[in-house]
Amino acid sequence: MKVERVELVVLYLPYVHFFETSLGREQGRSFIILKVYADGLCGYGEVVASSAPLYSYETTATARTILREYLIPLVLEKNVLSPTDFYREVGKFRGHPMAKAGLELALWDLQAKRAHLPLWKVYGGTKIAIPAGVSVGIEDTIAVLLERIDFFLKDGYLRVKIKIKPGWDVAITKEVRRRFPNMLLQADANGAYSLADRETLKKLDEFNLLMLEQPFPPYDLWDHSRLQKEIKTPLCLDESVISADSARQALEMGSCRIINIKVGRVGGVVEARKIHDFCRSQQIPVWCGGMLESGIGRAHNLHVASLPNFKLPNDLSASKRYYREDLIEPAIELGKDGTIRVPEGPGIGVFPQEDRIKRATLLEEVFKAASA
Ligand code: OSB
Ligand code: MG
Repeated sequence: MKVERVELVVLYLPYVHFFETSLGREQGRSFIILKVYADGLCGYGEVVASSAPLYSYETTATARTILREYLIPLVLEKNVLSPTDFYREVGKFRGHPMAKAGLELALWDLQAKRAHLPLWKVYGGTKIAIPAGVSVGIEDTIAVLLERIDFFLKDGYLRVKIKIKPGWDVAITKEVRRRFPNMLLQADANGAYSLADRETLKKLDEFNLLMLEQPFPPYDLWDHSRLQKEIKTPLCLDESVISADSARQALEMGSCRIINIKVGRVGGVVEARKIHDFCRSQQIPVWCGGMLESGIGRAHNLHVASLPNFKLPNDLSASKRYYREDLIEPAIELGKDGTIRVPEGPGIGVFPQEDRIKRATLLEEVFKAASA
């Protein structure tokens, strides 16, 4: 297989409803779509970095630079088209996992399309109905939050995640639990607390949470292990787990009992599967996190979440929960049983709509091999 060209598109899509976390409120999302063309096929990947370095240090601008200067040349000039070869080659570059993951995903899609197989089969997935949860942001009032949760539960979501931050935590969680005594509920702080807040966080033990996600900043494995010793609620790490080694270290230290896997955060599917397999060997359940991806990134996530140790409901919701007009056909929909079907066609199994990509495009670059 010989690569013909790589296209990098920076897009902006407005959300149906703003999304607020402890990091701030956003009305929409900038991100990158990568297209790798070879053998008359096109592989699609999504880079989940957004415009500001809030969730992590990467941004659309840093990812674009790393892609242009280092990663795309590997594919074009060295013709590195196998995703596992790509993973090995980019290992020498430090950091920038989202940039790496976006291109690796495009190569996975291309490889699966060449083999006429859906990605989940290439990965060794075992289920085609993925339990869907919904992540509900911080609202102006508790009344609005409760109304939104009610709406999503009526839609059929199996689990709700609320976002917390200092000042929007114990009282909010208490109200949500009182109104919905039986639903699966978890809370995500995106690193907004420190060990000095332990007394506040311990109060969350009363509300029968499925887990508390990332109370402390990303680098803080040790303090997570201290908190986990003091609370009953299982801690789940998101931002802190950046590789299979960091997952092992977190589990050895007792920093968490559950791990959230995001392909972008860990630098691709090869690394994500290492984390998955290691957690499976330790009987630690994982679930698939989300970065409010377009349908392209979300279809990729569905295939990954098909692996056997994805044991808890995922942050994988229907297209209409995020965007008025998603980039793909068919749209991702929630089934009556609260699951989402993994697409069946080759590769990602959904069809990116070029006209919609064009409408959302801020900037586009085409890269070709010097010889082409
Ligand atoms: O912490 O899981 C997170 C979105 C952006 C940044 C961080 C997070 C999130 C979400 C969105 O919770 C979940 C989704 O994509 O449905
Ligand atoms: Mg999170």
